[in-house]
Amino acid sequence: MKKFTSINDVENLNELIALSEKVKQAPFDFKSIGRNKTIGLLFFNSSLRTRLSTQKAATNLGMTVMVMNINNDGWSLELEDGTRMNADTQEHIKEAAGVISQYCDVIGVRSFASLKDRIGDYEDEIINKFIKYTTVPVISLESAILHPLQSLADVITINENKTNNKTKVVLTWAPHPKALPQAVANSFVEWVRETEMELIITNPKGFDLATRFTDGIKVMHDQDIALKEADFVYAKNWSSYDDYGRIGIEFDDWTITEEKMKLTNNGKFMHCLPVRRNVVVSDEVIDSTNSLVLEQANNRTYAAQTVLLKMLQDEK
Ligand code: SN0
Repeated sequence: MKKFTSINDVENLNELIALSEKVKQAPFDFKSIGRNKTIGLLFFNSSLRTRLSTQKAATNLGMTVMVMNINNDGWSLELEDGTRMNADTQEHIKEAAGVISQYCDVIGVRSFASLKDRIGDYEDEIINKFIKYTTVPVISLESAILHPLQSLADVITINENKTNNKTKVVLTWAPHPKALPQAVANSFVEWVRETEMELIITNPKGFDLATRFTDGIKVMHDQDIALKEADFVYAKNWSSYDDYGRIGIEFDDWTITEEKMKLTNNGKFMHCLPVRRNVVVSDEVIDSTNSLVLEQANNRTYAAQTVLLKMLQDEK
């Protein structure tokens, strides 16, 4: 695996899941593979799970980890080619990426969407420029449009918790006071559609995800109907793709409550975290025994470790 930015970088999802099971059973069995290898984790945005779980995953493989909040601590990066850099940007991404690839054997990058410029965001410029200008494998730690490490952890979690072969998964939009990226939702769709499971998306009108992710998938604008008989309810807010960046806080009846969960097939509740309690989901639901949020977060370590292991193995 030369890069890990989307499901398209995965040759065989079932094999990757099988490898993650091995990793989870015996996380310290691969300690020699990362010896004398360094991973650099570059954060343009906040992080809790991604930062700590990827650091832990790399350590489990014997790697050395360097972490940098590149926005606050680094020079301000120029992304455009051919610009005269006599204003605010101090270092071109070309040199930054070239330099970091000499220090690191793998680079992880987190760069959220601006939610102001849809075309720019959907070109996923920062991660793609890192890929262009580095000489080492790049892992997405959530790009402007995708969050593949989260999705791998989610698919692992669903696999561990499903009780029948006709599993119904519902991705539901939920309210939020701030404009959030579509990345987690886009990515979840990309991964779950590769499995045998039935996937339904539900969101208010005006909040459909980009058709390049949802083509061929059922999108329903009535949440109650969509939730019927769901085995897994994956809640996530995203701002509007059509009216790019618009917040839908007025749809406050989309909060996942006990009443909504009663419509499901004793459904499990999922969320990538961080979550706004009693806005996205009620306390009762997230604190119930059907909530998988901590299991998902735990699986972030094994998802990252599986991807890193695959990269290190392929390098050999
Ligand atoms: C990010 C997102 O993409 O939605 C990261 C999720 C893994 N979430 C947030 O930025 C939440 C921030 C907030 O204000 O609640």
